[in-house]
Amino acid sequence: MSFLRGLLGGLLLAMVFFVSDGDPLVPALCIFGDSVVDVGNNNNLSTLIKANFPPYGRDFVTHRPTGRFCNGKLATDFTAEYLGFTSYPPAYLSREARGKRILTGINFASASSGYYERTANLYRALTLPHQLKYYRVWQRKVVNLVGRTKANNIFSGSIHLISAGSSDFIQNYYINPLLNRVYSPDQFSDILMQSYSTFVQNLYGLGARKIGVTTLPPTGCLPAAITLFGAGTNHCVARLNKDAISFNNKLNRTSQNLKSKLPGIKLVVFDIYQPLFDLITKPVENGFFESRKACCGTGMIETSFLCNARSIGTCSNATNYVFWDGFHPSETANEKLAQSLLEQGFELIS
Ligand SMILES: *[C@@H]1O[C@H](CO)[C@@H](O)[C@H](O)[C@H]1NC(C)=O
Ligand SMILES: *[C@@H]1O[C@H](CO)[C@@H](O)[C@H](O)[C@H]1NC(C)=O
Ligand SMILES: CC(=O)N[C@H]1CO[C@H](CO)[C@@H](O)[C@@H]1O
Repeated sequence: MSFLRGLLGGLLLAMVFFVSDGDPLVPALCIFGDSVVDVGNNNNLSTLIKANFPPYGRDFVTHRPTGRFCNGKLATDFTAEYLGFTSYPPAYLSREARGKRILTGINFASASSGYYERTANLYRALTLPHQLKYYRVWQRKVVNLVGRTKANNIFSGSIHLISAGSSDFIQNYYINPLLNRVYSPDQFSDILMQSYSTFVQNLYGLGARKIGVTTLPPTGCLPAAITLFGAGTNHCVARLNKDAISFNNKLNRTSQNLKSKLPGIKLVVFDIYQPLFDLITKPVENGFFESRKACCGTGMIETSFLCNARSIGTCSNATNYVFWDGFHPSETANEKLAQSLLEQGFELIS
């Protein structure tokens, strides 16, 4: 099985490199969700949750901060490259999201957003319904540029990626007694599933037919989660990982239901739990030497404004670190995750 997966991945990579000089495999790539995929929308919001200052972006193509919560590229940046795009979908709220550039897709994601609207509201991020509202505006602009028929082909042929849920748990549920005293993790997951299901049905209603959703990562292994919830140990927090696995199973079941309900939809659940868990628990085999501590600052907790040019202890080279900051993988880890996404996403490009 893993041999077959490897073979399929190899074939896909070969195919992708074959096409990457010509037209992309799909007309456009649209991205929704949280900080795992935000490329700068939060720069333009009155939120504290930003990453548009050094050392963020120091290993990016431009060696400058962009608003990405990473030292370099996100997994979705690699995905865009693998699909044959020569540029990354720009942040909806950025200056780059203008003119013909918008035809190959837009990124609507906003750090600290989630399936639960109040998570986004808490941090003044864009809720998913708000992201969808901007998506509708994007669709109107595309229609104006290329006409209705061509635009509809773009909408149905494009890949729509959703990455959310981590902030709902880490930045809200686990620290918010108004939630964790009222709902069990399971009940909270059920609420998130309703929102996910509504979001996918709305996208489908707007003509999207190729949709990918990422699972939760092993939230209990994020450096900041170990520090905050690990009771002084240096091990992944089993309780959080158990909640993530349970959420992921629900996500899988909900997606099966949506597929049976929505004719012609291609909906892929991308597992990022296992690939990231492998990097964390078997770092050396995967070319890393540090998976507990992140590169930025002490590596125990810093993210967003706490990870800045004056943070003490930031590593000089993040290449061999699984995590860049307390919550987010490094560029090297993102590249490995993107390869795994590619292997799982065959259905969306066929
Ligand atoms: C979803 O469920 C299917 C079969 O029920 C399984 O093969 C697949 O690995 C699951 N995916 C995830 C991401 O858990
Ligand atoms: C970081 O380390 C990697 C390998 O360990 C090396 O290939 C790379 O050149 C280094 N980068 C910098 C900026 O020193
Ligand atoms: C907070 C912020 O930077 N807001 C800006 C977002 O972008 C619009 C125009 O694209 C500006 O008018 C805002 O000032």
